[in-house]
Amino acid sequence: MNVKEIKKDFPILKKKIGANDLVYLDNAATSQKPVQVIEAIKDFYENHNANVHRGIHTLSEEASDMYEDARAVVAAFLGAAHPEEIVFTRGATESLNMAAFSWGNKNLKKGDKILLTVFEHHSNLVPWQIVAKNTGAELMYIKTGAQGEIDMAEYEKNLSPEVKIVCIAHASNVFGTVLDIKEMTRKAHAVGAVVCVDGAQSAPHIPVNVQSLGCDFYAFSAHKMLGPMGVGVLYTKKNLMENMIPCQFGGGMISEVSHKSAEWASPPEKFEAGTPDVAGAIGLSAAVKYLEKIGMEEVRKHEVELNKYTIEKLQSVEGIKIIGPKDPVKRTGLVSFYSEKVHAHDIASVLNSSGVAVRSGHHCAMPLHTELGIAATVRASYYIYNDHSDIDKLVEGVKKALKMLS
Ligand code: 7TS
Repeated sequence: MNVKEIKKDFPILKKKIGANDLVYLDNAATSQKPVQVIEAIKDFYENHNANVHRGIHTLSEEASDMYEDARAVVAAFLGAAHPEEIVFTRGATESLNMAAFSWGNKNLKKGDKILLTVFEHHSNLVPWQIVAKNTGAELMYIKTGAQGEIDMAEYEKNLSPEVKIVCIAHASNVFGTVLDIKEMTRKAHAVGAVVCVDGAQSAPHIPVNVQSLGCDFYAFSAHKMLGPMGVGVLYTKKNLMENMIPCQFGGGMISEVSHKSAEWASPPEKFEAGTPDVAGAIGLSAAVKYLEKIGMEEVRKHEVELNKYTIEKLQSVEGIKIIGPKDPVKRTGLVSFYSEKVHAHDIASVLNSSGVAVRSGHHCAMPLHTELGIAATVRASYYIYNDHSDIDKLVEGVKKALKMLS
């Protein structure tokens, strides 16, 4: 992978932070956008803008074709069996809310169990808490080992016929842990549970094939994978879609409406009420094409190498503790760490003064940080435009922060 060439596609990476070059290591929060994506969005608004699925004029047909083409591109990227299994949403959060409310409210009842890991992002936790309250179902948590790993025996202990859905991140946004979704899905299906995968931290970084994984739902955001903000995807296996109630109602999602009632359109329209973010879907499609040109295997290999380098370097910094798997292959492209003497926000602030952007805090996984007894961690997260020199600057900045503040 030619990082130098790739970097040229990202205008923002030329930015200076004070006197320093920007070193962007906050990709788990959002990625930067290449000109190819920016241009695709611009092209839509300059040359094709119209509402979709409602006009018979040329522009509306062009916009509709481009929107449906984006759906097909995403379906192929995920290895979905049918484009109709792809619902465009506002992002992973809305996708997970949709799975929870459209499937959960219809299919869960008192006595049922919802099984999650302790490291779920609030977006794959809070919607299920609400659905549990609505339906009387109970939440249960799979604990992790010391390095943020899921022990299959521990997982199996939690599976029973009462478990109706397993809600798990493909990759943790704090530990980085990559779960064996295929095996976990196989075991969940064996007790009759469906599996909802939060792919926010995996779709951008790891080759994904939903048919091979076997999962029933898979959610992600475009903005973490070179695409625009405000658009995301919920993949749902076709056979589940009929047995789900929409959670938003209005134009675009109906087949018949009378004064008293309405009939729903077929999926995916059933779940896409109102005018969608057409330019967003087109931007996502451009992002997918950009990633496919590099190859997701290459993206993954690159990030494993960056993980390896970061772990080696940070391990040699006295006072820094890394959380999550020590094996770089077992994590997605991110490394979280902390110091017992210097607060994570202070480390991040010193890093920022050298132009290095990282995230610090609880990363929207408060229950996990409470369980670990760590208030906050610093997280460096990578993408295709990062290289070893970025990590050298990170490590230099961390050393500087510890020297100044401990
Ligand atoms: N799930 C996971 C695992 C995430 O990491 C995030 C965002 C979401 C869901 C929600 O995605 P959204 O696009 O709908 O907001 N995670 C982070 C993060 O780690 N730092 O900022 C956002």
